[in-house]
Amino acid sequence: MLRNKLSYIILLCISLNLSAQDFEVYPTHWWAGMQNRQLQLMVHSNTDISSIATVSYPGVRLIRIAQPENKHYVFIDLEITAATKPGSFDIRFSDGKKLRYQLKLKSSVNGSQRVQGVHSDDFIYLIMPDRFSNGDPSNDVQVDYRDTVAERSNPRARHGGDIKGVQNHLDYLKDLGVNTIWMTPVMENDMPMMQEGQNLMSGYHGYWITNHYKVDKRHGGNQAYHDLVNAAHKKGMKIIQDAVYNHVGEYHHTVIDPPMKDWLNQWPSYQGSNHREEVFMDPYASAIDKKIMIGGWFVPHLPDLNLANPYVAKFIIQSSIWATEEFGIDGWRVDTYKYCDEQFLNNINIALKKEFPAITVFGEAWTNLVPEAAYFVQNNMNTKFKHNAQGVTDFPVTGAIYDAVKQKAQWTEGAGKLYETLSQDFLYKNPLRNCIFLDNHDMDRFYSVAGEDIARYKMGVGLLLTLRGIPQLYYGTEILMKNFKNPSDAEVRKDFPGGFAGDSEDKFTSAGRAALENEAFDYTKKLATYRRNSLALRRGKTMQYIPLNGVYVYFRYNDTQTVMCILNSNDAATNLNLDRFSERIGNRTSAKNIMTGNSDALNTELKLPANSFTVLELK
Ligand SMILES: [Ca+2]
Ligand SMILES: [Ca+2]
Repeated sequence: MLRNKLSYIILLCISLNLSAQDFEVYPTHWWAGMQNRQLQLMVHSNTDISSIATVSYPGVRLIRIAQPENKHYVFIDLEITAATKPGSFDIRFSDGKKLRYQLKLKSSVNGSQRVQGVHSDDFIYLIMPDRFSNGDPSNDVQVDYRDTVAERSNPRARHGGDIKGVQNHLDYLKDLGVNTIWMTPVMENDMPMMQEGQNLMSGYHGYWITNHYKVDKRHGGNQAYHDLVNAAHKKGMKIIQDAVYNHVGEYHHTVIDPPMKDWLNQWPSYQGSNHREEVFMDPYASAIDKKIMIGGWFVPHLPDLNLANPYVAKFIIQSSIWATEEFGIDGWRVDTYKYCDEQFLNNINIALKKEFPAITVFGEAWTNLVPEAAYFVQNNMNTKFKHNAQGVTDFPVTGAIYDAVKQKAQWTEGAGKLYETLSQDFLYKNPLRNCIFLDNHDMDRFYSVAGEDIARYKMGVGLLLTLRGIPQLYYGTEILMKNFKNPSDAEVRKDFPGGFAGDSEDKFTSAGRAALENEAFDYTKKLATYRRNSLALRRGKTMQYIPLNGVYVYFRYNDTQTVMCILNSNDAATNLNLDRFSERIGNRTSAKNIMTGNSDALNTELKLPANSFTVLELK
C-alpha cells in the first residue's frame, strides 16, 4: 500500500515535470526582424532534458542542439529569417516535453524615439535607486528573496528606494538641466546579505546580478522600468543602463546550477584578480599576470564569468541586446570593463551596434593614466590589441580636476595637471565620447574633496560643464551632499533628503534647501542650461593655454561661437592680461559673463575674483 502510494507520488511528480513551467529559457523571448538572424536559446530544467527536439514555425529553422556536461541544459541554435512573423511556437523534445517560445514585434522607432545613444550633447545624472527616492514602499521587502531587510538606519542594508522614485523626480532633474539618467544596475540581485569585512552588506547597489532578464522586484520589476524609460523618453530624456559583464552574484541561476565546467573562471583555490590593467599594454607583462587579471575573481562572492567561452559570451551578448530592445534604453555604461576578456568586449560592442546603430557604450576603466584609459577605447596607439569601445569613464580628467580645484596652478600641480592631462587627448580617437565626472558611487563626494568650499565647488562644476566629453553628475552633488568613503562606501551613498516618506527635509524643492545648497543648485542649473544651448561647449573644439601666474584659460569654439573659460586658482583677485589670447579672441570686442549675465567690452585686462571660474561668451 505504502509502496503504491509512493509510486503514485513519483508518477505525479514526473507528470508535473512534463509541463512547460519546468523550463527556464534565456533569452525569455525574442523578436522577429532582428539584424542578427541567429538566436541561441539556453534551456534549463531541474531534470535532464532530451537533446533531440523539433521546431515548426514558418521562417524559424533549428540549426543545432548542443548539450553540455550538465544534462539539465540544452543550447538550441535557431535561425530566424527576415520574413518571420511575430508569434509563438513550441519547441518539442523527443521525450514529450515542450517549450513555448515567443517572437515579438521589434520596435520601429529605435534610434529616434528610443535607443538614441548618449553623446556630448547630453548631461548624465548618476543615481543609486535604492538611495534616491522610495516611490513605492509596498515593494521594499520581497519575502521570496534571500535578503528581506529594508532598514534605513543601517547604512549597508537596503533602504527601499526604487525606479518609481526616480520617475517621480524626472521634472526635478529636467529643471536641473539633466537629460540622461544612469542608474546603478536595476537587474535582480537576489542575494543574501554578504559578509564584507566586519559587516553584513546587501546588494542594494545592484552589482550582484542574479538574473539578467528580471528587474529586481524591490526596484519595481520590469514594469516599473518600462514605465520609467517611456516617461523619460516622453520628456525628451534618455536612460543609460549599467551592465556587468565580468561577474555575476553567487546566487545567479548559472552559478547555482552551472551549465558546464568552464562557465566560470575556475582556479584550484580562490584566486582574486590582481586589479592591474598594466598587464594589457605593458610590453614586459607576463602571461600569468594577464590571466589572473582577467580570470581572477573581483571578490569571493562574485563568480567571474569565462567570457572566452562562446556559450557564456552569447548568453551575455543576447541579454544586452534583449534589454536594449525590451526597454528601449539609450546607452550602456559597462562596469569593471578592464577585467573582461578583450575579444569578448569588442564582440559585444559590434553585436549591439549591428542591432542598434545609434547605441553608445562607455566602459569603466579606473586608472589615473591617460594611455591606460585610452587603451580601452578606440585610440591612436600602436597596441597589439585594439579596443573598439566609444568612450571610457575619464578618471584621469577627474583626478586632474581635483588638483585644479585644490591647488594653485603650477608646472604640473593644480591646473597644470589638467593642462597636461588634456594634452594627452591625442591618444583618443574622439575624447568627446568620454564620460567626465566629479564623483560617483565609488568615490569621495566632490563637495568634501573641494574642502566644503563653495568657491572651489563652483570651479569643479564649471570645469565639468565646459570641458570636452559627456558630463556626469552624481546624485546629490548639486545640493552639496558630502562625505568621504570613511569608514565605507555607504558614507557617499546616503539617502537623498526628501526622497523618503517622513524625511524632515525635502531638498528636491528650493524651499527645502539651505541658501548655500540653492547657490550650488542654481549654479549647476545655470551652467547646464547654458551648455544645453551651446554647440561650442557640447561639440566644439578646445584650445588651451599653458597655465600662468595661477590662471588657466581654455576656449571651446566652433565657427559661430567662442566660449572662454578661465580658472583663477589664486587666493587673491587677479588681473588677467588678454593679449596672449588674441589668436582665439580675434576681432571679438565684447564678452557676456554666463553666470552674471553681464555683457562688457573686452578690454586688455580682465579682473578675476579669487578662486573662481569664469565663463565668457565672446562676440
Ligand atoms: Ca520601494
Ligand atoms: Ca574577469
